[in-house]
Amino acid sequence: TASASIWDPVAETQAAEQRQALQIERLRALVERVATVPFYRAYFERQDLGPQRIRSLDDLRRLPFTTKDDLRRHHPFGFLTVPRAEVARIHGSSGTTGTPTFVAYTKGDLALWADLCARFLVAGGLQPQHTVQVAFGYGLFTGGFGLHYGIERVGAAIIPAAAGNTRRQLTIMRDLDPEVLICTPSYALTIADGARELGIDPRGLPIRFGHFGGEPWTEDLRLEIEQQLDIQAFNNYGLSEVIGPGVSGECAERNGMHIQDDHFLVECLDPDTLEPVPEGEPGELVITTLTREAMPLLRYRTRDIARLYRGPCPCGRTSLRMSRISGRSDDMLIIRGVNLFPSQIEEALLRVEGTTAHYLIEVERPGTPGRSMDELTVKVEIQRETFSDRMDRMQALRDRIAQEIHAIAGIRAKVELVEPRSLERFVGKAKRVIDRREGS
Ligand code: ADP
Ligand code: K
Ligand code: ZN
Repeated sequence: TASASIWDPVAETQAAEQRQALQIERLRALVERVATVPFYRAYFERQDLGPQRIRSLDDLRRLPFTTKDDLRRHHPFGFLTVPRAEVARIHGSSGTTGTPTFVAYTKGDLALWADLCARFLVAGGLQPQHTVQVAFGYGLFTGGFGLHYGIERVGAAIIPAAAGNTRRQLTIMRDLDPEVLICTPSYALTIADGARELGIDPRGLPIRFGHFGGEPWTEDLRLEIEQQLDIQAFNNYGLSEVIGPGVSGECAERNGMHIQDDHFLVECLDPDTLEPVPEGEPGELVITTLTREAMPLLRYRTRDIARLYRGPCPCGRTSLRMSRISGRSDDMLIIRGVNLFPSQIEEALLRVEGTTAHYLIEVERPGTPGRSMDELTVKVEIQRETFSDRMDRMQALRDRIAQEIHAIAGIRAKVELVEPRSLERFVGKAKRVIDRREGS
């Protein structure tokens, strides 16, 4: 099991009032610093805003939102608050939705980033004597390099395997005995599949802990990955615009991710009204970077939907916590008026014996425009052992899946069972939706 050690006890177990005082002080300094960004300065001038107006955390609500479109409009460096000469690294968002955006880091930002990754890695059991296989992409994507320097900070050994080439990942595992695997949850499944294909029992691999993030996954998928690989799987969250991984991560309790809220203020808002949702309700996470130097952002709209909760955690950390991400508001499909997140399909599938977590959602609107209905098809890979010539058995399985989808998402779907290994495998973030409707 994961050890109870804390990377930065002073910061991570700080009393609530002390942390709040620190947040207000940092927020005031931030407002002063971002006044050099034309986008923010214009707003401050219109609203007569300045650091002197920030007296409590409620004053956060006076500040403007920043969206991905704002970043695009001021591409590439309109939000830079330091001279270009002080930029030490540039990453990009992976462009899950639309054109990529760039993010700049100073030397100080990079040191902070490594430290924040060290916090969640240690919370999830990483120790200096461990060896870690990083199967995240290295490149503009923040996952690989972010985690890499976090591991280095902890003092563990790194195998920078990078994403892809599953066969080689397995060879590395067999030869070097890493205890820890880092990648996207979908790639963890791909690795388990790859092992079975080579006749290797994935449960016999040396990995004991997994740190997964970069894409939404469900609690059921966690159980699935844990069973398949015989590991303990930890969730961590972040996004490149804000810093990358390191915004939050789970401790040994695995009951919500601890937000590094001495560095990030996280609000949970109704995406339509932009008012705070009641505590514990799902809403869009909106993040203010308190201490970023190169490209600090005010109230960045992540589009990620999650819940926030306060209250003590048995691990001793005092931060605000967040639930797993149920989806991105821009991944949400509206099908015949009903909201559907891909994660709901995943949840349904993992509850039906004989299926796998490999699926593809297709949406179409056949027929004449204006007089047609959305059609949802879910393609599901079934397990080899489940595959049968008996039509009635296959029909029963389809019905079971459709029922479970209906129970979880309130929507009727056509289910197609496909052969094992016939759907695409992912080495990074999975792509699970094909929307063929007009205008999508
Ligand atoms: P892109 O927006 O192009 O995917 P990033 O690589 O910065 O760029 O990815 C950040 C996004 O990945 C987050 O906004 C979130 O949607 C998703 N993400 C990251 N970690 C997690 C996680 N643990 N659970 C769910 N989603 C996650
Ligand atoms: K990870
Ligand atoms: Zn905890």
